[in-house]
Amino acid sequence: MDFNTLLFEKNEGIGVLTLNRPKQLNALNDELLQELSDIMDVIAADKEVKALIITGGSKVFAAGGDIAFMSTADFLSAESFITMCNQAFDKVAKLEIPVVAAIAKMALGGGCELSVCCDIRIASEGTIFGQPEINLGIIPGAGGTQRLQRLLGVGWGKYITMLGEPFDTDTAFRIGLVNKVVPLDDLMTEAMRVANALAAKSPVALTALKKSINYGVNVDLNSGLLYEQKTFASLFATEDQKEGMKAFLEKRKPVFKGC
Ligand code: CO8
Repeated sequence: MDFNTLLFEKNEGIGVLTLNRPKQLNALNDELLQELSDIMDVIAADKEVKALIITGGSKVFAAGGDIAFMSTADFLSAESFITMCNQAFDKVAKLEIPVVAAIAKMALGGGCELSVCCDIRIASEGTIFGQPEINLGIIPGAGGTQRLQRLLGVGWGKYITMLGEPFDTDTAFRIGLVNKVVPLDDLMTEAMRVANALAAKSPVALTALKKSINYGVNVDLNSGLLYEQKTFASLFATEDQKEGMKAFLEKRKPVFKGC
């Protein structure tokens, strides 16, 4: 499958997806969003890929939705654009394998929202984050009033989206938007280290863990706890649970098969 706005490669079980519109600072237009949606289907069906890294390369993660494209939109085309965006972003958020965002230099607007769809965010030093939509007379439309608020809480979520000011990696780390900050030269090495560590876990348990957390943040506590209990018990029907516990008792590393 050929893409104009994305690059995809696989390396020993780790997929690396790179946003590739460098002249527009990886601004997200309809073509990129359609390709993102398509590649997510391919990755979801590829059992060789155990973890995914999403990056924009070393110069920018993404400067947000394509303002040139959106500037001429009317109600119907804006609705179609944002629906397409959310279909693609939802596929990232719901991918069964773990997804790591490797963020360099800038993650603004839809770029920041895309990173929030990922499970883990690693940023290079000096990266600028922000949800500047309010300065364009719009609001975030790809999770900035929803996923971002669930991740950070509405205190910081409102501060970031209502002021629309850019903020640095120190703030991003302090408020829990990013998990780790590393020098730019180490960004992909660290993202690869984390992806490999995740890929070595039991895939069946990791998927169950991700689904339980994603379900729990959207429902009341009792429903979330019940889901967790059922999921916990269901893992005792897997070979990986037996192998994990047997390996512990035999004082060796487990060999997980994902079943
Ligand atoms: N859309 C389209 N083109 C862009 C965007 C963008 N968001 N950001 C940068 N570009 C283009 C510039 O127009 C410029 O093009 P050209 O060379 O043809 O003039 C090129 O990229 C380089 O940009 P700059 O010259 O401005 O580079 P600087 O380093 O001086 O500045 C900034 C970088 C600070 C990132 C600046 O470009 C900027 O402020 N960009 C806009 C950031 C922004 O407001 N983002 C939010 C957009 S709205 C949004 O994301 C919500 C969308 C809805 C949901 C998501 C859908 C996917």
